[in-house]
Amino acid sequence: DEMTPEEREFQERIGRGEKIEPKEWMPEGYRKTLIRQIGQHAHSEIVGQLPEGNWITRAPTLERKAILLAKVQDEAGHGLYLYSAVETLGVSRDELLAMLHSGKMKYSSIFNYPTLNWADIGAVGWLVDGAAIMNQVQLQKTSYGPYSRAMIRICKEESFHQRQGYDIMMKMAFGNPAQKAMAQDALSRFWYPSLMMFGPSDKDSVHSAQSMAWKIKINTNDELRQKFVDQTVPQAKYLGLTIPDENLKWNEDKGGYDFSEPDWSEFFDVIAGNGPCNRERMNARVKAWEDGAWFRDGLVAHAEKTASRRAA
Ligand code: FAQ
Repeated sequence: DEMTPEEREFQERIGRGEKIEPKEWMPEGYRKTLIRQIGQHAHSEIVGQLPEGNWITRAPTLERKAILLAKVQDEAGHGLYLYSAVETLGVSRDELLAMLHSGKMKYSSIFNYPTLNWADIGAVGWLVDGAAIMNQVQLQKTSYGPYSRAMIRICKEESFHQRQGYDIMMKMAFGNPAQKAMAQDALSRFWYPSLMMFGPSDKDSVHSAQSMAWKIKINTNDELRQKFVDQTVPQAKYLGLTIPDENLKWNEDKGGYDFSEPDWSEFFDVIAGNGPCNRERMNARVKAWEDGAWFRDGLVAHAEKTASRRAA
C-alpha cells in the first residue's frame, strides 16, 4: 500500500459514504479532478444556452416562447450554481472563464452541433436533457458535498426540461406529415451526438477508474449510455419515430438493447475544437465577456467607492 496515512483515512471516509466538504483535507488529484469535471459541467450549462437561445425569438407560440425562455434561464442558474461549487475548491470564476475562453477547459461536445429548426429544440430537450439527467441522477451521490447538493436541485429542473422537450416532440410527431418529418430529421441528427455526451467508451476513458474509486463518478460512461438507450427506445416508439441505427435490437440475455457505437473519431474531433459550431460558440462567449467589461468595471469602482466612504 503506497498511500500516506492521510490518503488512507480519506479513502476510508469515501468507503463509508461520507461527504467531503470544502475546508477538509483532500488529495490534490481529487481536487484537480473535481475542478476539471465541475468546471466543465458549469461551462456546459452556460455554452448550452446558445443552441436553444437561438430559437427564443422564433418560438411558434407565446406559450412556447415563455417556456423556452424559462428553460434557458434555468441553465444559466445551473451554471452559476456550479461555478460556486468549483470556487469552494480554490479557483475563482474569473480563472475558470479565462480557461474556457483560451480553450484550456472543455465543455460538452453536444453544444457544438447546430439547432436548425424548431423540432431541434424538441430533440434537445428530449435527448440532450434526457442524457444530462441520466448522468446527473447518479452524481447526486457523488462524494463532494457541494457538487452532490447542487445536483439534487439541478436534477429537478432538468426533469422538467426533458418533459418540455418531449412535449414539443409529441406535438411535431403527431402533427401533419411535414411536422413529423421534421421530428424524424431532428432525432436522426441528434441521436449519435447525444450518445457521445456520456464520454468515450470505458476502455478509452482515462479518468473513470480513479474517479470511481473516489466516488466522484458512480457509474461508468458505458453503463449510463446503455441506460439512456434503454429508456429512450420506448419513447421513440411511442412517437412513431425511428432511431437511426440498424443494429438496435433487444437483447434478452442482458436485459437491454444492443446498439451501434457513435463515430468516436467524430467525437474526438469535436472535443479537439473542430465540431460544426465550436468556433461560433467560443466567439459568442468571448464576445459576451468582453461586452460585459464596462459593467464589471462599474461594479468594482462602486465597491471601491463604498469601501473608501466607509473607511472615512
Ligand atoms: N464532451 O476519461 P473520460 C448539460 C473528455 S449536460 C466534451 O471519460 P470523465 C445540461 C473528458 O473531459 C452536459 N468532453 O472523462 C444542459 C476527458 O478530457 P480531459 C454537461 C468530453 O470526466 C442541457 C476526456 O474526454 N454534463 O450541460 C466528453 O471521467 C441542455 C476523456 O473522458 C456534465 O459535464 C463530452 N461529452 O467523464 C444544458 C456532467 N466526454 O478533461 C443546456 C459531469 C468526455 O482529460 C442545455 N461530467 N470528455 O481533457 C461527467 O460526468 C464526466 O466529466 C463525463 C466524462 C462523463 C462527461
